[in-house]
Amino acid sequence: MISNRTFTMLKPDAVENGHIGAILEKITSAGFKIVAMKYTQLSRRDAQEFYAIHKERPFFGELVNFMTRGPIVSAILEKENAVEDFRALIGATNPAEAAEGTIRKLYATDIAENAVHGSDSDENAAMESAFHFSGREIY
Ligand code: IDP
Repeated sequence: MISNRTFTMLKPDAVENGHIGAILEKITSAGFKIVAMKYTQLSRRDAQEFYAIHKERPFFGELVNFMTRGPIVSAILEKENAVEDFRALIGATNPAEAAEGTIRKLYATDIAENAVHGSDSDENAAMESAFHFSGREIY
């Protein structure tokens, strides 16, 4: 089954650098519909839980510090083949390796501060959406 929803965050670097509007424009122009969205700040506990899969990685502490240092925009996006198409739109984790025109190529700083998150599977999209939004916040 092809899922039609994915989860994203515009990370603290994107917010600090004034890129919220430009990134949302890229997302909606690519055909994604916003079905939930909030401006919020992750607690350390939130970030540790959200990125628990990376807790043994050497960059885990740096990642938690980064993701909690300022506000983010989190959203659920709807489009046919959402997970795969959104990963293509944001580009590789490391902006130096991201394709031209992708959000990370345009707006990321480096592999750590890479502007946006995009779920990497339908299962994670559902889990991450439920972590950030209640059913009543999805339209
Ligand atoms: P993804 O966000 O493209 O799915 P993941 O490998 O799941 O990439 O890594 C999650 C996040 O952790 C990245 O988006 C980035 O912010 C951070 N990260 C990944 N690799 C590194 C690294 O080598 N150094 C510092 N931060 C990293």
